[in-house]
Amino acid sequence: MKSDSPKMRSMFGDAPSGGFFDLPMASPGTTEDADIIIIGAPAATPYPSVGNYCATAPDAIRAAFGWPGVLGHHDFDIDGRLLPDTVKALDWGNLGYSDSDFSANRESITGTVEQVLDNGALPLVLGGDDSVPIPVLQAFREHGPLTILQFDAHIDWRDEVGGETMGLSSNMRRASEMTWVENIIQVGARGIGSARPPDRKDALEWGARLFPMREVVRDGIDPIIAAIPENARLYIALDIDAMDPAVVPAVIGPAPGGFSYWHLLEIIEAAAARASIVGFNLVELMPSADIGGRGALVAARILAMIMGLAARQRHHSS
Ligand SMILES: [Mn+2]
Repeated sequence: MKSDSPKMRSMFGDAPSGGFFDLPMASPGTTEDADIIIIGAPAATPYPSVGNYCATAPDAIRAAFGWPGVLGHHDFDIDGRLLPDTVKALDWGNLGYSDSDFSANRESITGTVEQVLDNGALPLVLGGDDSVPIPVLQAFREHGPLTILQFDAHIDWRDEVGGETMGLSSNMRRASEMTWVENIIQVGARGIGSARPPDRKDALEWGARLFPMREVVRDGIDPIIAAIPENARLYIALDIDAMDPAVVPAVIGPAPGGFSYWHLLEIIEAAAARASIVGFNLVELMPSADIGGRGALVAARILAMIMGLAARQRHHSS
């Protein structure tokens, strides 16, 4: 019986693996000499006022695109197969999480990402809200130094919100306190967010390079790329609200005037030509606010491109 709203995957036959882009799935800790490992982290330190509103995001992103055998097809955005034959990627599925023991959530995320890094692989982490990057960045303690390239409508430099210091509005301030974080480059801030004037001042005094969206539109991407030290170890932190709400409606705080898919990719591709991608997180996709899965599809496409660009770096350097 045909469905009233058929899926693309139905056209290609077999059931997909369940992993992102039909990647093989494996239990956390099973590295199988993989070069790239995807981890779903549904929650770290949610604010009690809103809860784990992004917990279903990793599965929504996997479900957005997973035709059987798709990795053998030509990808027109990267002009080739997404993964070269020499590069192996796995999907570790989702970590469990607690709605009350947030330090346990953070320990689980840090420990899992450490396993990936200790095996010389690249972690691609799907949140969860924007508190997830804090324990991910903690895992780089012995794997620095890092340059962080953050895309976000907000700068996330609050010391605390409602007494919580590990929440989504504090991730870049917590990162600035990690001795292995050398540079923070923040792209896409716009409108009004959680930051008060002293929070912005603290970011600038620390040395964070802020490229508000107005400047990106006015001056183009060259100043951003020039701020990335050549051959840096680059951690890309993507809050999906960096994207325009017309492109990704599925966020808790839509901010007009954000990135298109191609505009974001232009920056990421130029950054990858200059520095090595050593880590990535994609956070803040809220499937309950999505429209026809559009936001999840854009998120999946961005993750695919990060995977393809990183795979080419690993392919050439190893
Ligand atoms: Mn954020």
